[in-house]
Amino acid sequence: MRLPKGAFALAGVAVLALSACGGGGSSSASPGTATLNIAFLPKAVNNPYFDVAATGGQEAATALSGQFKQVGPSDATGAAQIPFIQTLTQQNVSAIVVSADDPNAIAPALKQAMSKGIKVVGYDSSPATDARNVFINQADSKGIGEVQVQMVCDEIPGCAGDIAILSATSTATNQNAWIDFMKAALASNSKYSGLKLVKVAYGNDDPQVSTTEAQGLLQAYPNLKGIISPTTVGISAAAQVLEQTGKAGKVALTGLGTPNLMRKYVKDGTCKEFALWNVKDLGYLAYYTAALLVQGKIKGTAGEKFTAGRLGDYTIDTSTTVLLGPPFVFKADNIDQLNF
Ligand code: RAM
Repeated sequence: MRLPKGAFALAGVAVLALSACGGGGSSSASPGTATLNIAFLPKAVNNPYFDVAATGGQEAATALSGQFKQVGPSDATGAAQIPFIQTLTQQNVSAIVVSADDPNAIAPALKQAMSKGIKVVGYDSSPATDARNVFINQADSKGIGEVQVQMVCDEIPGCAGDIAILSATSTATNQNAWIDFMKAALASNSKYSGLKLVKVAYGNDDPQVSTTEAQGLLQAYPNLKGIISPTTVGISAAAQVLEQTGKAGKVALTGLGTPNLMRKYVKDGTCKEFALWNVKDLGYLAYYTAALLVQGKIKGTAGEKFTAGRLGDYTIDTSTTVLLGPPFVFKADNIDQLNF
């Protein structure tokens, strides 16, 4: 059986049955000769998640004989990303691949870059739609939101009680979209009628702030039955807090994490399951798409099809988004097969 795009070539990794468009015919775009000087601008450079994505960007750069660099702030804020966009614009890079800390705050700087002919590709967290050419979405946003509600329901006895969300920044495009889909699932699906969302807290994708916020949730809501943390930084901080406060196994924890940060907590039962996608492939696809834009092989319009090297064929959808593939659920029985 052929693996879905962006899948992990491993046995026992659950591929969620979520919509994954793309595929179909392709206008096979082989690499051209335009200079590929492509820069990645993550939410923050001290977040290991983005280092994994950068390995995929570097791999695509090598495959296409292009240049790759990664720059970015240590604070995950839109204000901190703006000077990096301005500097990359002055340097006249051929493309900026950006994960937006704040879709609107960075839009004017990105539009300025685009007006100079620089291609802008969003990955992970989209800038405002008119401030990028294409967005590479890691997985269907509705599916990412809903799987987290399903997991917390599965982990709370009787699927009933107070739950909280420990998110990243309050302005993050990706987390806010997922949280909206979580709220919709909680409100509309009768199987979740026993769950009550009492608070959305923001740890700002900062380990210390996430720790403080997780502690605050436990203090403010002594009957808390579960925490969903849709950020790799938040979920690992929350796991540590649950262990240190003796609440591991009593307050369910799930969300989005990396196997390496969560391995210990899955093995000791603090977090029985969490989800994520193939982060390296996200970086690969983002670089590859940026390269094809720079080379004029695609324009970034809805309906265009292209081939992204080893990942195969993709289609730009009506919201000028490209979907990487389905997310995966990590549990004790598969976590040792993954190393990132
Ligand atoms: C953090 C960041 C990133 C998000 C992952 C799941 O690393 O907030 O944007 O996609 O978590």
